Amino acid sequence: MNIKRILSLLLVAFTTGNAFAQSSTLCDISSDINEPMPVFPVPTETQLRWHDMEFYAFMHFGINTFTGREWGYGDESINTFNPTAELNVEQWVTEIKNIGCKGIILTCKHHDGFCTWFTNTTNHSTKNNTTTYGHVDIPALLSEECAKQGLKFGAYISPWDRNHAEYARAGYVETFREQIREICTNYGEIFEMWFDGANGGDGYYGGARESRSIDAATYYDFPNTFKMIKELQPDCAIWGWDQDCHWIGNEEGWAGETSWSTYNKGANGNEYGDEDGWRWLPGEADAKNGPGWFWTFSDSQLKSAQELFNIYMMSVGRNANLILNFPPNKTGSLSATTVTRMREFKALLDAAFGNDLAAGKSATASAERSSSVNNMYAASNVTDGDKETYWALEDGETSGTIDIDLGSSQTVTYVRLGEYIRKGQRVKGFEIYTWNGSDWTKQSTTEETTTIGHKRIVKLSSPVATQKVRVKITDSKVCPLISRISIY
Ligand code: FUL
Repeated sequence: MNIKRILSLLLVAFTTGNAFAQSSTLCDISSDINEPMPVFPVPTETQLRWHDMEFYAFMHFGINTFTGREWGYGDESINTFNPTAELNVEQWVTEIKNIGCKGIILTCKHHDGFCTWFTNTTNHSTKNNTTTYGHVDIPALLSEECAKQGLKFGAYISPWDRNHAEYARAGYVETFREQIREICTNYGEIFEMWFDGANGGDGYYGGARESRSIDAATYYDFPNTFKMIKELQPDCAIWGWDQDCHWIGNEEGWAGETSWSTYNKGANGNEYGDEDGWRWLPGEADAKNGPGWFWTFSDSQLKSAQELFNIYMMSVGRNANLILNFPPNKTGSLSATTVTRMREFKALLDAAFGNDLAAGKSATASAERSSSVNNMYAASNVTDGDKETYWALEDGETSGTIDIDLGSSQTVTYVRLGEYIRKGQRVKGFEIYTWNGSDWTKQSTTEETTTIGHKRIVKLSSPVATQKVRVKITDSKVCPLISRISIY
């Protein structure tokens, strides 16, 4: 903030004696004296960037791909990892990017303890693999390809290690932390790290072949590890463990129709969030494209494109991020049928959301918050394509309408909404209306219309031909701030 700006804000605060202005001076760069106050809790900058990631891929690939087991015991020989051809990471990234994913999270180590990078922490890694195509540092290959194609890279490193002799003892905790340090240091920017909740039980453990249990809350010394991650990767979001986002609570890829980014619960998942949650901890929905996380199944078991589309609607469409798994097979590629499904899924997304009928169209509202600067809270902000601008009502006003004129009659099926979440999640209820030439008709939707948050997509029960669409905010914690309305 430059000196002129600080002086002008101080002047505003001084002349008005206004608490809002004083608060603006401290926490915001807007110079409007009527700027809406945040409703707490609010997201961090890391969480805001994470919300914008919206949709990314999971890739489970490792020893299990070759044994057909979902959870390796930890006694697999290093050369069990034996791709029949060179890893086709270019294909992985190309196809994943094509469906609109903004990043990929790779299982660098699963519960079997096999590291798919050239680690110095254990011999149990691809570094010591002597097969034709298995001596590969997969995070290196994948992170480079992601950077080349403009995707973000993330890492899954299982805390539970069924191979390591020292697991459940002090010695392993340092090894595990060192593994994380290697990943955070040698592979460029990491946008998200996943530390799975499956912990302890039977395993190989260096030959002991026994059951070992730990207290996950204390054993890993996560507070110090998370501190290290934030030092090495300041923008990295940490999944779970009450850090930057929470597990949605199921592995079927659905969030609640009512979905708050505010949260009270502990490490266990929750599809709905908590309306009065004391911290910002948004949901991430994980889902598979077939029955297993690893390629332990066959093409005939892959989910249909429509099933993938439904998952997208129930997660991204309900204020959650979606991490959708696409496992490569033993050849080191995504199977031809996997790719076909992905492209069919993309065609469904394009058919539904390829053309925003509201983009740049005129919007008028029942009321607009006053501002000292250029109609800062105008209705037109919802169709300007800028997520940093928003329509707002005055303090104390928790309901109102905003109408979009599409210019000519169009067939409307979906309405997409977004709140300006930098100042908290507010809306508790809304309704959709269409104009029939003389009256507004309330439309029924396929699901309840309560929360909005970062992104909400609702489908009309049946498509309607109309020139104008009205969004009515019926209830909100405090005055609503709407940054986006799209109509498809
Ligand atoms: C689970 C793991 O146990 C699965 O194998 C998989 O990695 C999934 C994403 O998380 O808890």
